[in-house]
This record gives sequence, C-alpha cells and structure tokens, in this order.
Amino acid sequence: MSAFAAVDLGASSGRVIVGDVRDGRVVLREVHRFPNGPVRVDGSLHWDARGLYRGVLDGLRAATDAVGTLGGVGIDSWAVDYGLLDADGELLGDPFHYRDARTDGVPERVFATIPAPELYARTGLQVQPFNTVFQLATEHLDGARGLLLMPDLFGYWLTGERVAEVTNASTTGLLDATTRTWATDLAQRLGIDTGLLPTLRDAGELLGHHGSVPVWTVGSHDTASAVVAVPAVSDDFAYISCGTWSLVGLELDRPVLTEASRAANFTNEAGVDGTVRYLRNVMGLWVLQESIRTWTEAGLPADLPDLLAAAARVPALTTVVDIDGPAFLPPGDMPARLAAEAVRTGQRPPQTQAETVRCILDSLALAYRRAVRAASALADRDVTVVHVVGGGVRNELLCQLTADATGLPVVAGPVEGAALGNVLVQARAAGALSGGLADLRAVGARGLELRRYEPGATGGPTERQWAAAAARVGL
Ligand code: ADP
Ligand code: LRH
Repeated sequence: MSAFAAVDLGASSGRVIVGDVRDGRVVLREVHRFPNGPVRVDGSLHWDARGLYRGVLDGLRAATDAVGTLGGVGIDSWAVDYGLLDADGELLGDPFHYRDARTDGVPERVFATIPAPELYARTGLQVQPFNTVFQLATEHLDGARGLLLMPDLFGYWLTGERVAEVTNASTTGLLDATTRTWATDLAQRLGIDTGLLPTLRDAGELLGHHGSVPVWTVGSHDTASAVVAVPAVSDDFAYISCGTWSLVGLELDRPVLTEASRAANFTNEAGVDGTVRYLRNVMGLWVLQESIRTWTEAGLPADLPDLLAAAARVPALTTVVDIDGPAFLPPGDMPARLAAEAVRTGQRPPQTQAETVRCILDSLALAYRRAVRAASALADRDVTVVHVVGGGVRNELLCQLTADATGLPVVAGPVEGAALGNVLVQARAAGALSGGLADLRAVGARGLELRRYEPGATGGPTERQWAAAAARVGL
C-alpha cells in the first residue's frame, strides 16, 4: 500500500499521477491526462465539472490497473471556483470559470460595503476580480444549500463527505488569515448565507472512502501542494509555481497584513502545516497558451518547442509589457493585445511569432524579478535561491531569463510539483512518511532530476538592462 494517486486538476489539463513511496523516495508515474479549459455556454465561461469527474474516475481506474491496491487518493485543483448544491446535494449548473466577465466591477461594489483595507487586514487576500467572495456577490444563491470549492466537490462525489480544505478556503476572501476560521461576520455583511460554507478541514486528514480506498485531504489548492514539493534545503528560498499562472513568493510562518503589502497586491494564502504562502499572482504561461490557440485557429504553425527555439534567437528585452495588466486576464487574441500594449508604452510591437513569444517570456521574467524582490522586502526575508516548479520547468529559456532577471540562481524541478506535494501529504497522513515539511521535501527531492541556472550564464541582459526595461513599463 505504498502507492498514492494524486488527482491534480490544472487549468490547462487534469492528470492522475501515482506516487510510489518507498525507500525514502517517491517515484511518480502519470497514468492519465485529459485536457481542461474554459467552456463557453450562452456567452459565459464555465468548467465542465462532470466531464472532469469522468476524467478523475478514468484516472483512478488506470491507477488501480497500474499498481493494484492504492494507499490513498488526494485531490488538488485551481483555486477560487466552486459548485453550488441544492437541497438534495445535486450540483446547480456547471461552475463558473474564474475568467468569466461576470465579476467585472464587482470588487468596487463589495468595497463599498467592506472597505478594501478592512478586508485585507482580515483575510490577507490579494484583490483579483475572480476571488470567490466577488463571484458570490454576483451569484443568484436562491436554491443553493451548499457550496463546495472544486477539489472539495470532487472529494464529495468520491466519498459523500462535504468539507472545505483550508488551503483552498483561504482563496475565497472569506477566511480569516490569522485564525484560519470562516470570517462569518464579513460574509453576513455581504449578505452571503454562512450556512453555505462547509466545515473546515486541514490537509492530511482522512476525508472518507471511495470504495475501499481512503481519500485524504491534501493541500487541495494546487499551489499549496506545489509549494510542499519545492525541493528547498534551507529557509531562504523563493518559489515560482509556474503553470497556467505563475505564483511567485515565499513560505512564511505568519501573514503580512500591512498596507504596503496590500498596495503591492501580495496575498497570504494558507499553506500546509500552518504555513503562509506569501505570493503574487503573475499572469503566467496562460498568455503563451492563448497565443498558441490564436495562431492555431488562424492556421499558423504553433509548435511550442519550435516557438521557444525561435524566441531564443530574438534579442532580449526588445519589447516588454506589464504582463499582469487586466487586458491579459480574459481569453482572447493575446498577440494583438501584446502589440497594443507595446504601442501604448511607446515600444515597437512584436512583428513575428518568435518576437511575440520572446516578449511574453521577457515580460514574465521581469514580473518575477519584481515579485521576488518585493516579497523579500515586504516580508523582511533574505532570498538566495529561486525554485521553479510546474510545467514551466520545461521552458529552459524562461528559467535562464528568471535567473538573469532576479540575479539569483534558479533550481528547476519538479515538473509535476502539485502532484508530488499531494502524494507527500497523503503518504504522511497514511503513516508511510513522518515529520514536517522539511522532511517531506527531503523525501520528495531524492527522486528528482533538478537543473540549476546561474544568472548571466548565457550572457543575457545585465542588471542595468533589466532595470531599464522595467522602467519602460512602470514596474
Ligand atoms: P497547469 O497545472 O496550470 O495546467 P502546468 O503546470 O501543466 O499548468 O504547465 C503548463 C505549461 O507548461 C504550458 O502552458 C507550457 O507553457 C509549459 N510546458 C509544457 N510542456 C512544455 C515543453 N515541452 N516545453 C516548454 N514548456 C512546456
Ligand atoms: C493556479 C491557481 C492560482 C490561483 C488561480 C485561480 O492553478 O490555483 O493559485 O490564483 O489558479
């Protein structure tokens, strides 16, 4: 019973990965992968929750076929989104996708009832239009008797148990960052029925059973699981969980709830074992994914490795944008939006696909530079190394640019960070591992091939050139 199935639902794909935990290391094996993305229904963006659940069940069957008996299952997914349940426990329609436009202008409405500084002081959460609290402020809650965040919804379908695992609950805007309990008073002031909010549970508990297989709570927010898997060997690390989003920050013991932190839009999300994930959302490889979609739909060749190789030949920092600008959040024609942003800031718009990709990667590295430095300053913590985990580990150009831009060594790996963190927490809950996060990280690291990137190793831009590029776009 040393094999644990991690169900990791990312915004661009869902996967079921089996982690075999033996001899003080973890060997990961992907047994199932299925595409994921926004589904447009009547002009709104949703998730195909039932389709994803079919993928989960197929994956669990494949896991059992691969290893025989499983020691457990754990589920993590992207944050903030939720399904509403009726009085019979049935799902009331497909969950909305966080990129749906229904929350445009909603934060301002909510702040009229609870001023932004007051919300931040309590919840420590960044302002993103899609935070659960803003989604709920636009939602017709009549008929809803329960709310489950996405991984908890799949956990409910597997076990019949309804809970809110705390790492993901911390992305709702309704969790008190200090006490890690529901801020029911805030919900009441916003007219949100607190009866919808399930009982909170920590990561690493028994949720229930699927057939005879235990289902464990894990860091159900994918970013929380990814941070568990960071193969850090000391405390002075920053991380970039680099997938559809890039989550850039530090692991802390307590939240930073200062005005300066709020102004920089840093978030204090709950980590496993009582830690705080102090980070900034950077728009991430989403902009590249959407560019590839745009080109493919236009009939242009858009093979990712080819595009990255071509981008590596484009001179650095020719055109940069503030990649976190609101224009890049909704789905759409990213190459056109990047060009418009270049024109707006007095730069030469990218002319080719290669230049567009280079602009995205340089701009991401610039945003990482800002976020790592700001996190270090705001939390008053030294940073000597940046760990990159997630699909972006495969992007060697981006990893090198990150080292160049931050001026820090980058250690890249694992690719499947969230799945590894998910497995480590299950294995500890099941008694196959013991200790704190440092012990779990040491076990996780043993099975990994990590690659190290030194700043300036390939003769990239100098600190002065990065600073000048940042100044061009006001970063
Ligand atoms: P999520 O969990 O948000 O769905 P992932 O962590 O799976 O995202 O990362 C997906 C990203 O990884 C893709 O958008 C892509 O940019 C990058 N990626 C995947 N494979 C490769 C590859 N072979 N080379 C470079 N980048 C890759
Ligand atoms: C990454 C992620 C991120 C959230 C976003 C909605 O997958 O969970 O941490 O901010 O999706």
